Amino acid sequence: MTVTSKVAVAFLTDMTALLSSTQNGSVILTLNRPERANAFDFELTQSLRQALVQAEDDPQAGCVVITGAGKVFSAGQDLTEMKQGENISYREHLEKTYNPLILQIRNMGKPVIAAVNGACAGAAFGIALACDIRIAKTSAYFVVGFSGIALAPDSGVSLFLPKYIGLGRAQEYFYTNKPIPAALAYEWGIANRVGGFNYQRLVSQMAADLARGPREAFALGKMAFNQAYLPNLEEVLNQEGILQEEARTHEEHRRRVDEFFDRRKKS
Ligand code: T3D
Repeated sequence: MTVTSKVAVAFLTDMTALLSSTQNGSVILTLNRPERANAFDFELTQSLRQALVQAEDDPQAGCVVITGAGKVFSAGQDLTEMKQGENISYREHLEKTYNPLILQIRNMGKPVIAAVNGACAGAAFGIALACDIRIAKTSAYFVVGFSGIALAPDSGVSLFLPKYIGLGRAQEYFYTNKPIPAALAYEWGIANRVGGFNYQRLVSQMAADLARGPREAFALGKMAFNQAYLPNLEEVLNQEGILQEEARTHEEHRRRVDEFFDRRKKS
């Protein structure tokens, strides 16, 4: 993330799968597995959860930005890990990873921005939708993703997506797995802002503005939106887990995951 102001202070705290830096009162968390399209393995979900706890507790931090390193925001669940753990219950996996992560983003008393720098698929789409605001690069796109590997939506996508774009469109994009380009995402209210050359500036400005608060009012306001608009989020996440566990047992899922890797080997 480019430092745009002379007073900005940005420093990296580690060089792992999740980079953390600070800038103008915001914590910037960068998913950093570009060789795997920033896909989430167990370590990355746990690192992100831990970093969000730290950001919540940090009195200097008024806002959090989640973004991706390289050309992709995130491809969602790491399919290599999924293939290695073929017999692991997806319900249990969701309960240890994406479900608490989604709830944490929503329950955090600070605004969270998804700076969507490129493709955003599957569970990563759920994470981006759980954020308070999405700023997308013009070249970015969103893919529901799950049906591509014969899964049902999880990570809150079955709740968030219809709320943003309506049930008909949400189902169409789930069934067809067509990408939703940034411009369309903006038209439909998924993306709050879309930027080309000015993308970094849009992110930095929004983050700096939100970091200034008023912090207590922001925290109470977020709680109000959660109670009014997402009162059943936890229940939906639980139900998604039950359905995903059933989807895991179908042969079609296994076949499609294998196909994903076969295509890679051939190209
Ligand atoms: O229990 C549970 O938790 C179940 C929950 C599931 C949640 C989910 O998220 S399910 C959905 C999983 N995600 C996908 O199916 C998306 C798969 N990826 C893609 O469709 C594309 O990669 C993207 C549209 C995201 C980006 O496309 P592109 O062309 O920019 O990048 P790429 O070339 O496809 O990917 C770059 C590399 O990342 C490539 O590696 P290679 O071949 O160069 O060595 C690719 O194989 C790898 N990669 C991409 N996605 C994943 C991945 N590796 C592991 N897991 C991935 N999901």
